[in-house]
Amino acid sequence: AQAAGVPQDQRFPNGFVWGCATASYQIEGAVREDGRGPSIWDTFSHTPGRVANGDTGDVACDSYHRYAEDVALLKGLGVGAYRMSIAWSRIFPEGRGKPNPKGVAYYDRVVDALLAAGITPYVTLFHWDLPQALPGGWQNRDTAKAFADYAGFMAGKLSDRVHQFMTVNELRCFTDLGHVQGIHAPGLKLDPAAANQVRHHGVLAHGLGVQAIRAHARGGARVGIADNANIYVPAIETPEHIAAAKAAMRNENAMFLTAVMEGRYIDSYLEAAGAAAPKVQAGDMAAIGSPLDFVALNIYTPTFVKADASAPGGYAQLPHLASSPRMASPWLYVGPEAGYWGVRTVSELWNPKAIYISENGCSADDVLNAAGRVDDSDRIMYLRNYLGQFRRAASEGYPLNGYFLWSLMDNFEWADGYGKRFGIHHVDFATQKRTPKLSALWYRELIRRNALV
Ligand code: PNW
Repeated sequence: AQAAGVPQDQRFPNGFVWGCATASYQIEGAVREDGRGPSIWDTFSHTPGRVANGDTGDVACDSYHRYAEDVALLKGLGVGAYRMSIAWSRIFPEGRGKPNPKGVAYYDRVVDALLAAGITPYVTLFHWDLPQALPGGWQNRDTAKAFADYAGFMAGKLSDRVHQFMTVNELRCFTDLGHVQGIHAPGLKLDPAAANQVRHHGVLAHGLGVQAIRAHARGGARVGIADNANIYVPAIETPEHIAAAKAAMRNENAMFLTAVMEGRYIDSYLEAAGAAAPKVQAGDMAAIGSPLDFVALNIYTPTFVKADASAPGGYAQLPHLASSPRMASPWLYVGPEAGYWGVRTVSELWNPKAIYISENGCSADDVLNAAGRVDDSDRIMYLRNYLGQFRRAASEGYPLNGYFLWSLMDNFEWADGYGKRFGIHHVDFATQKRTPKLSALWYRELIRRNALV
């Protein structure tokens, strides 16, 4: 229901889904409990020098034991949905083979607690914690098949209660940060051919996963992907720069979202890759292009572009400047327009049935005040501005159906460890005490009104 007296130009559509997001390795801890197998992030975080401060996900937010408290936090916000991920190596400690009933039972408990609280689970099957036991990891084509088997198995287990599945989280991050830049697990710096093969196995895993989920879900699951396609913002909102942003969106995401939405690698990508192009087998591209029920986007940093007739593709990407505003992570430039243009360009290029924002949020240099509270006015500013742009997209008729704030609470921020805080609940990692930040109260009010605050 729409709160009375809210101006039309601040409202979100009726039925808009409000949620929060987390991921298994970032919150669960309990890495050696109940038969969980090691993941590449256990190995990576325990390798000296890889994660800031030597932090690991061994305990994280201890959500393996405290999930009921987390569900209570969600309930306190009034969200209707929660995006969570499943740790593949809790289900298949070896990545494949014999399932671990205790791992399945944990997610049964979480899902049941969410449903009892009136919160709809949106489940991501792979948010980077790849089972260490899979030989060659994403360099091995068999990993895509193993993922599909696991995804189908989980769909069979959960689809009586879970109706929304996302295959993988952020193709570009788990392939490139882990295998090209080497700053995420498994910490490799592969040559272009090997990197393209890893990317191919990533999109193939998604595609085979979609097919497996559909084959095993009872009672009609909706299936999508949570991707962080690079988002291009026209520097000036005129037809030529808008066309440039669309061209950049399609070309620069060619090996990821474009392949998923079009079921092929576009010519400009194959030409640029040359001899380093991925080796593709018969049937791969059809699987990769499996029709989706929705596309979910993780939207943070913008890239501004302008039209440039002399450049390949007719566009030029504009570099971030020393004075470009950022939040507390060095890569996290502030560009709320990415919210609008991400939704619009994806809609115009590929016409998906529905779009969700599977992540948006920011790190901030949170300070506990004397009363033990965090008054994170900068995070509120960030969220208000991005949400204004998402609202604009929805109000213009683009099929934006929901928004998941990253993150419900401070957690293990990958290579930055616990030093970067993205939560709207503060977590004291010594005591595991969760405290709502001011941004949590703000988000609760926004949800209550279904309108910008
Ligand atoms: C996403 N970058 O990660 C992930 O999906 C989350 O697990 C993560 O906690 C969140 O965003 C905040 O970082 C990203 O370097 C990590 O551009 C790094 C980048 C982008 C997204």
